Amino acid sequence: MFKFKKRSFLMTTVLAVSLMLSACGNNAANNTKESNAPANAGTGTESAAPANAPAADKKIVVGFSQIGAESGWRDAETQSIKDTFGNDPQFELKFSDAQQKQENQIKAIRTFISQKVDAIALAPVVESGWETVLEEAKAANIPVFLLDRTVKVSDESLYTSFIGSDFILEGQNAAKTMMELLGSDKQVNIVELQGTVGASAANDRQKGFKEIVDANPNYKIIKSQSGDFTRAKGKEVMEAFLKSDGKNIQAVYAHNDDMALGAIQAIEEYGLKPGTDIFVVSVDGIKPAFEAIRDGKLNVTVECNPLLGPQLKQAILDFKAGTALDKWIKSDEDVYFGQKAIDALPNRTY
Ligand code: GYE
Repeated sequence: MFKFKKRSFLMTTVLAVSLMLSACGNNAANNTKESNAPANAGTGTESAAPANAPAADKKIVVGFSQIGAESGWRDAETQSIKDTFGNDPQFELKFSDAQQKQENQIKAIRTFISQKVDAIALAPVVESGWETVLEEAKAANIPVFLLDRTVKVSDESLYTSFIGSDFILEGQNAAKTMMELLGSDKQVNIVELQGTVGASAANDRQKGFKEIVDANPNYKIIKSQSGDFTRAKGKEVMEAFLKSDGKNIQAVYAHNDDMALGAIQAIEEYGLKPGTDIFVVSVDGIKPAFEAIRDGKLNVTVECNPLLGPQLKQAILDFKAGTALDKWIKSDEDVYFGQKAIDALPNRTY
C-alpha cells in the first residue's frame, strides 16, 4: 500500500522538471488544465481587449499580506515572492507583514483595496473569519489569490485561486513513512506538535495523519498540542510532553520542521537521542531539517514547497489575460529520509 520507494525516482524527476518550468515562469502544467472556477468572476470590463488587461505602460500592482516570520519555511516563501516580483519590471509589490495577527491582515487587505491594487495575495493565518473583507475585495473587482494556506468560506467565488500544498496528503505521508520505517506491527506512542490553532496547514496535517494512525491499533497519538509553528514553542511543548510521558514516547510528529528542531533540542536535554530513542517526523523540508537528517536526529521531512512566487506571478498574468484558472493550483512536493535527504542537501536553497 505504501508506494514511496517505487515512486521516489519518478517523483524526484517530476519535481525537478516542474521546478525548472516554474522557474522559467512557464508552468504550463498549471495553466492549461480545465478549470471549474468561473473565469475571473466579478471583474469583467466592457473592453474588447482581454478582460483584465492593464494599460500597456502601467505596472501590475500586487498587495501581499504575509502572516509573519514564524518559520524558516515562511522566510523562504517571503523571499520567493520578493524575488519574483522585485525582479520583474512589469510588477510593483506592496508587502505587509501581519505579525501572526488576522486583524492586521484584514487591515492590510483594506489598505490594498483603497490603494486600488490590481491583485491581492493573502497567506491567511487561520481558516475562518474572512468573508466580510473578501466580499469588500470582490465588490472592488480585485482578485484575491490565497497563498499556502486556505480559507473556509461559504462562497468560493470570494477568491480566485488557492496556490499551495495538499496538507491532508502531507499528514498521510508523514504517518505512512513513520509506519514504513518503524514497522506497523510495533507499539508506537506518538506525541503531536500542532501548528497554529485554526490554520488550515495545522487542521489538515492533523486530519491526514490521524486518518492513517487510527487505522492501525498499534499506533496511538497520546498527546497533541500546538507549538504555533515556532522552534521555541515546539521545544517548550516537547519539554512538557517529556515531563509527563518521558520514556513512554516512541515518536514525535511535528506539523513543521521548526517545531521538530525545537523538540529535538528538548529530547537531547532530557538525555535521550532524537532520531534513535524517539523517532521524529515533520513537514516542510527546510535546509536545517535536511542537516538534522544527515546528523541522524530527524528521521523524515515531508516536503511542502514554499517557493510559490513563480506560480503566483503566472496565475496573476493568466488572470489578467482572461485565461481560466484552476481553483486549486497545487505545488509540487516529495518525502525525504535517509540517503535521499543527504543527496538532496547540497541543492537546498532555503
Ligand atoms: O508549513 C509552516 C509555516 O502555511 C504551509 O506555515 C505553511 C506553514 C508551514 O509556518 O512552517
